[in-house]
Amino acid sequence: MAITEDGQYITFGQHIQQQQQYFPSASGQFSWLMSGITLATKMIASYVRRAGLIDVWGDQGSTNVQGEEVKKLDIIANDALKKTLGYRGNVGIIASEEDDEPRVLQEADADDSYIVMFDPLDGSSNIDVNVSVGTIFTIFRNPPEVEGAAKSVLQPGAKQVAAGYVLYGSSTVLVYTAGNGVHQFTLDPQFGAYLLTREDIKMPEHHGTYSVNEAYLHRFPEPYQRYLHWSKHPEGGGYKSRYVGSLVADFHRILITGGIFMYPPTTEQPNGKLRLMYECNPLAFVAEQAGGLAFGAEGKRIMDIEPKDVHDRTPLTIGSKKNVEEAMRFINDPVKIG
Ligand code: AHM
Ligand code: MG
Repeated sequence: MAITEDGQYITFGQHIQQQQQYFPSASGQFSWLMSGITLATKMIASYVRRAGLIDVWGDQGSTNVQGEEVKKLDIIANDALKKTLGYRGNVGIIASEEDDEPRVLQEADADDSYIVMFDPLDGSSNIDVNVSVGTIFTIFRNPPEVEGAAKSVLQPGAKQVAAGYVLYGSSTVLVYTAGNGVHQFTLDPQFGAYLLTREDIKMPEHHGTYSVNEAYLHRFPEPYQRYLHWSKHPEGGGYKSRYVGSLVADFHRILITGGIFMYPPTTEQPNGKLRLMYECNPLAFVAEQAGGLAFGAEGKRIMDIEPKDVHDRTPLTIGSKKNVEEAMRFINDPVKIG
């Protein structure tokens, strides 16, 4: 319970302060940066909660750099993050799913400059029908020796300083890691604060649930088809399936109850749909810190992939350690296995 019987509670800000001693690569200004993310996500949560009452449903009438329809709330969420982070002097560069290019906010100061990347409103096609959506974020150091925002952001996920997400679900939860476990906070609407509700989360090692858009089955490479056939077969895994279509919601269920999520390559999108930098890397960091695994194409660990562009896509297989190992035995083996 967030608030104990004797009235004690831990806010997100307090937790960051307490944990800062363990952050191997974070400076004293780190909590100031993180407070920008909490403020923006509280603003986004308030818009999401009032969707329908205020004019935020529907399309903006434009497409983003990925060629996807932009929703009004995508823009509101993007602006909220950019504005709040813009006032944090230690944020040197920001990059967003909704913006074509990363932007320099402040010139890098040798010790105390960060890059923040985010998907402001993931799963936004679900907004108009009251299904959960989320914000995903990741933070890297801003290397002063690298010139230009476009190059500075191209770091593998293994270099993330912190990452996490906010899920606007039946309650609003914030999950983050800074390399010292995974912690969850729930937004108390009366206090207006994120309070600690789960500390040092460990993902169950295995669970009989898979999460994938199975309508695309015949567009997936053959090993994925074989794995899914095995998963559901009563003489194979005998698993059940759950798919929300909002990555944050699908991932959060797996973080808490276990299982596996995959977005494989398809014939139309050979690199999959999900974006490496601000969708897959942050969730991979959270998954690994909770004892899970995350892989991309050809059995490569997500966090070891060297990005070539801020909007790179990658196939994703993520979740409980044993589920992912089981799936990778199929995916890495193009020949039928027993
Ligand atoms: P978005 O960032 O444009 O919202 O797209 C990402 C979303 C994920 O939340 C979700 O996992 C996936 O797209 C669903 O895709 P599909 O409809 O192809 O199953
Ligand atoms: Mg997204």
